[in-house]
Amino acid sequence: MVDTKKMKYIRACRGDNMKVPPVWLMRQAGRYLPEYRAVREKYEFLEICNNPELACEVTLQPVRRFGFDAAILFSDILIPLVPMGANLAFGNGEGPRINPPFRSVNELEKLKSVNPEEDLDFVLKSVRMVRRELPAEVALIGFCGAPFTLASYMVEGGRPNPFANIKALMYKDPEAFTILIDKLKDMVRTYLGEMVNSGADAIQLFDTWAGTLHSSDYKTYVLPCVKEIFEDLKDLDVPMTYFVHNGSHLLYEIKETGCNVVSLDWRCSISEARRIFGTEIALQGNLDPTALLGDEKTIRNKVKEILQEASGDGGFVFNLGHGILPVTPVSSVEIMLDEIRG
Ligand code: 1CP
Repeated sequence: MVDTKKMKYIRACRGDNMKVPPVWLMRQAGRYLPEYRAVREKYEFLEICNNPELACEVTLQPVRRFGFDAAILFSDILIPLVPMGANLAFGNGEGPRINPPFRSVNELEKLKSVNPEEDLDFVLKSVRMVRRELPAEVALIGFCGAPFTLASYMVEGGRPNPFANIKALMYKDPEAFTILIDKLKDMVRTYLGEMVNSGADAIQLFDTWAGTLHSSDYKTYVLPCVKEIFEDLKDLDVPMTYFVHNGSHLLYEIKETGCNVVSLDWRCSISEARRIFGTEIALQGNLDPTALLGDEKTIRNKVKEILQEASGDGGFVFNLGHGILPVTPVSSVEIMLDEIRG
């Protein structure tokens, strides 16, 4: 039986401020690891996501190598869009593609509701396998994309740039926008709930693109549905983390979502965040991923600064302020960990 009270990561999410904080990295299973690249030489990205044995293996790789305090399930935020009806592909190096994109009420009404136990059984199987294999003191994080971020990919048909289509839909066609957000909200809460039922010890909601919104738009178009998701999942009693990339201007709104942990973008000041969130909400973050491309002295200094700023009251989990870059030297991660753990 897993006892979450013994997990440093869970204790920090619940409010403990430890001298040596727990640490994991967003995108910790990925191309900066030679053992991941070896698997990728044989299998496509989606093949790994769809195969529990492979997904389990790459989830465990960074935990084995670095002894991270948490594992995050290897999958992608776009995977649950497939059973909803999206035609998803990952071209080599060009990021995700959804073709055709979804832009009209007619197309959006056809989106199917998802039953994770049937449609995403391979993900839940991966969760169960990883939980079985992980050391008892290492937490397993299940995750999902938040509705606005997923909607951005669906409406843009891929990496949202410059957000013209999703924002046009939001401003011009509230009926279509609401259909899409509501369907995604239903998927997100059932999917995250099933991940927890299958063995995830905590969850993280990725709202990567909500940071492109003005705070008043965030309040109108995003906050209500994120709040509803966390409200619905509260009774599962697992830590719920919320990440908004480039979201320093949204901290007051993020405080209202009902999350237990805020994953801070690397531009955000930890002391400013602590002042706003108090000690009721734990903080996670927020080393600039490009700091790991620097020399040893720079890495150590930047890690020290974060540790100092985060010390005191209130839970703290060390992480990056966005995903680790594929060009990151493994030795930089080792230096970072040595500075944290001493
Ligand atoms: O090997 C490869 O070529 C695939 C690269 C890759 C990986 C390793 C993609 C494609 N997704 C992932 C895994 C992934 N994605 C995880 C797994 C666990 C881990 O963290 O180790 C997670 C949590 C994600 C989440 C994700 N995917 C987000 C949210 C977080 C963030 O980075 O902002 C987003 C926006 C995506 C979309 C996505 N998937 C993959 C890429 C290259 C992208 C980004 C494309 C873009 O810039 O829009």
